[in-house]
Amino acid sequence: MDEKGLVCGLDFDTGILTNYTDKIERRLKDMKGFFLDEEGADEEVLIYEVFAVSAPKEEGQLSYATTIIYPGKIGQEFFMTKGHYHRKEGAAEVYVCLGGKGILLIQTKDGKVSHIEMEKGTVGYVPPHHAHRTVNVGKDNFVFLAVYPSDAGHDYGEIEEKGFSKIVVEEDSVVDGGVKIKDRPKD
Ligand code: M6P
Ligand code: ZN
Repeated sequence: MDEKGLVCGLDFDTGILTNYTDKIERRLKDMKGFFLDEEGADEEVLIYEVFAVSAPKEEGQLSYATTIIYPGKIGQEFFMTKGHYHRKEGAAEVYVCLGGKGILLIQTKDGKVSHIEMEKGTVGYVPPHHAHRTVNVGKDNFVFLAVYPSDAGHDYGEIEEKGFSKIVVEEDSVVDGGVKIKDRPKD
């Protein structure tokens, strides 16, 4: 970000934002309990990275971030983000896919899940009051840009406890690339 915070470069191939203000790396060990079957998986494996340009957390300000989700699976589940509701529940978000192949899961408070198939050029909208998670269902990095109110905040609690009502898994029996979105098994 330049000194006035007005401009930033985006590398469309890698998804890296020049002069990002925050970087998050999430390995399996940072996501304990988010995948259903972690047994035998390497807890150091890098699942995704986020490069964010964060404006002050004030009403009216926008922040944005790119996320790179690496290809892979933990058990049958494809690599994915933690997923969150916004702390400020009325805050929406826009996702723009820059590359790769992914699924954007969007869930209401009462657990109804819709999804958007994301590929380069797909723009997805997350309405207020909805949880959202992205999943890499391809063989390459899944890269997207997200724009959100700076004061939206992240609320991971409920997702950490209950997950989404749908999981995205690879199943050999499915014709279309083996990707299946199915009900999360009850514990
Ligand atoms: C997008 C935005 C970020 C978010 C990131 C990773 O870039 O929604 O706000 O942090 O995805 O998602 P999560 O925070 O759920 O791990
Ligand atoms: Zn969000």
